[in-house]
Amino acid sequence: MPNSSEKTLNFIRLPVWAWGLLFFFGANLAGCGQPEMKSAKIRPVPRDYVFRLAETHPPDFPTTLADKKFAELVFQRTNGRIKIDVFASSQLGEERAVIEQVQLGAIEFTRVSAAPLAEFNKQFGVFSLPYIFDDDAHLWRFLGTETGIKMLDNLEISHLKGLAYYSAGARHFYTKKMVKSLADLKGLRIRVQQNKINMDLINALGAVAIPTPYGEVLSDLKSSAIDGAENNPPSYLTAKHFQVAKYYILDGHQRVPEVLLISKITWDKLSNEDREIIKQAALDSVKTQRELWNKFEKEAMEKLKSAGVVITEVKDIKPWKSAVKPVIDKYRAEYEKELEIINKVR
Ligand code: GTR
Repeated sequence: MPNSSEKTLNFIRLPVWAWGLLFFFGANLAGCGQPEMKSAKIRPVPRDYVFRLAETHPPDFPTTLADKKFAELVFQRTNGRIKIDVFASSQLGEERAVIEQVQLGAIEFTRVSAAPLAEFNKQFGVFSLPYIFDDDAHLWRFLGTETGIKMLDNLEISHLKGLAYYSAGARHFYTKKMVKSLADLKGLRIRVQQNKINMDLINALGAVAIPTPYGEVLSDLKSSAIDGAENNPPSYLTAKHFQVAKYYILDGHQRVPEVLLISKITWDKLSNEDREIIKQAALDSVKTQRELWNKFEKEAMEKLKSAGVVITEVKDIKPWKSAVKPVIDKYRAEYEKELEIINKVR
C-alpha cells in the first residue's frame, strides 16, 4: 500500500498530456459564472449586485458615456462587487414608464430629463418654467445651491433618489415649415415632454401642445401628426428629427437638466459604504458629462448646419417672454422659493 507521500509523488509524476487536461478543465471551472474573470488577471471577488441603468439616448451620446463612466467607477471602487449595466437607446422603455419601474425597484437606475420627472415630484417642474435661466452657468449656480442639492434628496418622497445632475443645454423649437417669429408658431402642433407646465407654455405661445414620448417624435413628424417639436442640438441631431423638420429657431425657452436616479428601494438595500461609493461615483461622473456635453453641443450645431438645417437667431426675445408671462404668473406661488433663489444667483 503506498503511503500518502508516495500518493502525492505519483500525482506529480503524471504524464504531460494529463497535466494539460487538468489545467484546461481547471481553468474553465474556475471561470464558471464569472466570464470576465477569465481574461482579466484580477482576483475573483463575489459579485453582490448586478443592476440595470436605463438611458434614452444612443450609446455614444454624452449622457450615455457619463452613465458608463459612473458604472465603471462603481465597479472599480467596489472591486467588482457591484456591476451596473447601461441599456442605451430606450431599450428598457420610454422615460415616463422607466421612472415608474424605478419607483418599483424593477429597474435600479436611470438617467432622465427633469421634465418628465416633474409629474412624479412637483418641485422638478421649476425647470420647465420658460426663460428663467440666462445661460448654462446660471443654471449650474442654482443646481449647486442648498436648494438645488436638496431637491435630489427630496425625491425620496417619490420613491426615488437623485444622485447627480447632468447638462442638457438649452431647448429650441424646430418645425417642418419655416418659423421666423413668434407669430409663425401660431396654430402649429408642437410635441412637448410630458408635463403640465409644458402644455401651458406651448399654448401661451399660440401653438398646440402635443405631449408624447420621445421615441414617437420622428414618426409623428414624418406622418405630420405634429408640425414640430423642441430640443437641444445634440438630441435634435441624434434623434434624426432634423431630417424631417429642418427649421430651427434658437429661442432657448428652457434649460432642463438631466438627473441620474436610483430607486429608493435599491438604495435602502445597500450598505452605508456602498451608498457612499455610488453617490460619489455619480458626482465624479458629472465632470465627464459636462466636458463631453460642451464639446458635442458645438459639434452637433456644426453637423446640423452642414446637413442643411436652416437656423434662425431670435433677435428680440421680449415678445416671447411677454407671451409666456401668464405661465410664470400661474406657477409663481408654487415655485416661489426656487424662483427667488434662481434670481439671487442670476
Ligand atoms: C432630451 C433629454 C431626453 C428626453 C428628450 C425629450 O433633451 O435628454 O432624456 O427627455 O429630451 O424631449 O423627451
